[in-house]
Amino acid sequence: SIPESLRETWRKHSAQGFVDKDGFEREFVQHIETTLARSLYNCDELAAYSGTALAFRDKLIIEWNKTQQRQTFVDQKRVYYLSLEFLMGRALDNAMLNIDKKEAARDGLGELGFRIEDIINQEHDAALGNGGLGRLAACLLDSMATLNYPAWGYGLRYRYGIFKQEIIDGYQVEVPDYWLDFNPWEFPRHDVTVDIQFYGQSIRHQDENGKVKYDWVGGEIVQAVAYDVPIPGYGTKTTNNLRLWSSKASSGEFDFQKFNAGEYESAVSDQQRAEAISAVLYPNDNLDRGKELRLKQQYFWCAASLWDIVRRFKKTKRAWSEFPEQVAIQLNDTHPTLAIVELQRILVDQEGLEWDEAWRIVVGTFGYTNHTVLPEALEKWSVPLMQNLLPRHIQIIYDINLFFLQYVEKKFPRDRDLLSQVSVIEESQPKMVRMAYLAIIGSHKVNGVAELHSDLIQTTIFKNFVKIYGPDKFTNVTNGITPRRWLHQANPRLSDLIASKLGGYDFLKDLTLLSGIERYVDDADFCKEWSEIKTANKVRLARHIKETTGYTVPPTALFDIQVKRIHEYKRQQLNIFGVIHRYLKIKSMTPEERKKLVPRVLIFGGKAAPGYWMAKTIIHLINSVGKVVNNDSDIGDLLKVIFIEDYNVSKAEIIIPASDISEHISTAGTEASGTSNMKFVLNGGLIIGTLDGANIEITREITESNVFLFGNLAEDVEELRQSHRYAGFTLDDNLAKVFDAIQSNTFGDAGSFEHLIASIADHGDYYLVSDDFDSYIKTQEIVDRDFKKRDEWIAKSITSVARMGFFSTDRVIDEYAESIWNVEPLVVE
Ligand code: GPU
Repeated sequence: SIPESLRETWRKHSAQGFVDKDGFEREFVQHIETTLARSLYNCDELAAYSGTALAFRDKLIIEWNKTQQRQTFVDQKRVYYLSLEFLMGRALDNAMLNIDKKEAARDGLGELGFRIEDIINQEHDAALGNGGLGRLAACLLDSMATLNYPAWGYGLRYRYGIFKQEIIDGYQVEVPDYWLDFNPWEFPRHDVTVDIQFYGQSIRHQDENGKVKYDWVGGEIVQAVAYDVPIPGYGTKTTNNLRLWSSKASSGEFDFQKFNAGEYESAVSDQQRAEAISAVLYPNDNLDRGKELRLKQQYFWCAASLWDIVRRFKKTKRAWSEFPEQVAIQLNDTHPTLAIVELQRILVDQEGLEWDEAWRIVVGTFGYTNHTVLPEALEKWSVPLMQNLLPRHIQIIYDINLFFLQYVEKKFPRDRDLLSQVSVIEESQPKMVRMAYLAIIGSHKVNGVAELHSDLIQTTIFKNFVKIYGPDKFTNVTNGITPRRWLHQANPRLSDLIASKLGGYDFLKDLTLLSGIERYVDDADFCKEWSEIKTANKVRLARHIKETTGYTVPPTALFDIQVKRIHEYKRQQLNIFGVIHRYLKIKSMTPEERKKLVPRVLIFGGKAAPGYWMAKTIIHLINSVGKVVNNDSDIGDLLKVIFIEDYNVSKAEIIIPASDISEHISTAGTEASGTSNMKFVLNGGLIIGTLDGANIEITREITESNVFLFGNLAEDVEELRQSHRYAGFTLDDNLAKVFDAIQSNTFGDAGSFEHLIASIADHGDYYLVSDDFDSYIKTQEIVDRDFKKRDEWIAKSITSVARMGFFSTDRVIDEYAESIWNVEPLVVE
């Protein structure tokens, strides 16, 4: 660093960033003219976005620097959140809010010839995630910064995020999402690089003192390069860091020797092989596919992150025993479980610690969050695959397992069944490493993400581990959402109305303050404004639907929305069968009967994993039904069915505030938590749902009279499945009629939907669509009835919002900090 005597010059010129409208304009024009080499003659909206983003980026990075210096100086315990997915969405509006300079930018852009909303809309989403798990990681980062926790995220810098979805002739088509053309929010750190090893062999030898050591030799080297993304907190100077790793050929690998020897092509192909590691996000949600490249991604990212974390710790010259007092690492599902093995390897093989001491440090450091009980999503890696790719790690995994099984044997002598049930190694053909078991053994706390889910993991998939370790190792932290993005940014008018009654925006930092609006449920003016805001949000969505699908939908109709990944367990098929039932019913009605109906617009959105045929069939059915219903002049505006393509974070910000009702209708016991349920209620939409995930806790908070619940309970699901198998299976009458309509080609060629119907009618109806159908359509009738009582509906909406305080990720982060991480906030002056 620079000697003290010269620092005055530095301080005199230290960057400040703009402070007001004039300053913003100056920075904007400067960036347009120099950084972007443009001028007032060729500054289109995209360039204006770039100029605006660069001006805000300067502000962010100044605060980022201060935060990092402060955190290094104080050196208290830090949190590291390891996630393969960060579904960040757009950053500019959030930066404007958190820097508290949106008005300066609005006025400045106005004077320069632009509308701020148009500029914000130019930004490409950062879509490095699939769905709820990745978006949760983004909300948690927002809250960690807002609450001033010294916390870093670690992830992968995919060149291609989740694919862009197009709907062509009713089918999903995937288009690559190359999003890095212009990304002002990342800072490449070409000085922060580390070589990561793959393949090769583990060689056993003895050192000069006769101690057995292992050397990992040979194989390939790939270089990890850090890219940093600043994460600003709201109403604080704290700006944390998200570090994303990018892969490239290590300088040794893209070899000038090869190059000079004329092997240009093979030199280039090495380069491409290395770059493939961080090239693309795997597009599966709640599914494990066991591909080698995915395992490479996982190790590459864990090893780079651990190197970085350990390096930072070693600079402080503390004793290794202090590591867990300085470092908390949270594993977002099992994807980063190799970090446990890697830390043990670093401590034992590289730092020379004894196994037991190293293992105490490892377990004290890690916490593991489970996000699913679905068997197809529980990660397993084949032993031969790991043996080949990570020869030393597989040895360490076997040793971890050996010591664990010895511990179990001591506690439960001669219980062979128990040993084989809890072994990290599944004795299958080939043998498999059970990653969740490894994550549990290597962590001091394991949590689920909603009460029902945390109970379920303790009584089903992990029950043996509760028996072995006792219940204290397991806990619940119910998910939440950030109110900054999901209330204030997505629904500014609602946020402003609430602020006008609560005397300011403190509720964005303490969401429980929302309870203060409940006393306005009888205030006619307030209710009227509330209702007008909902209508305005519906008009905005109707405009988007018109622009993107060509369909006109009436904003006075009931907007009924289901947006989330397409999955059989989430049961979009139940919804669309319900829509068909409604369509058939309307068709059979007299004009008099039709007059009493509440017009409905069904809005669907969500991506199917490219290899998930049943999910793709569901998308096709929704679009086929839409085509028939929307063009049926006999139906008119009574029913519309819309599929919004390419559902993502920025679309969610338009869609969610426009709902009258939204659907959270998973088979009970399958949706770990769900988080869009929280977003919809916070925006004044009511929900129809099963007693699953966080629906249960939302109901407890806002009370049962404000939720439309239906369907079988989680505790009865297994028995129902059994009864399908052995007692025979009769289809619900109304569902049978829906199937008849499909099978008589009402919605195009019935052959397309044959397997979807067969999975229910002939193959056991695993997701209980038929069992829940009657309860579902009856509850939808209650929704129709209640929607007509406009005043009561608005009162329900207001009351629900007022009671949503619990579901902020601020509360979630405080719970993790207190019960898992043991970290304190650190305020940056
Ligand atoms: N979740 Br596992 C995903 O979005 N993707 C996954 O691969 C796995 C879980 C979701 C859960 O399905 C959802 O219920 C939960 O709210 C979310 O994680 C965050 O915990």
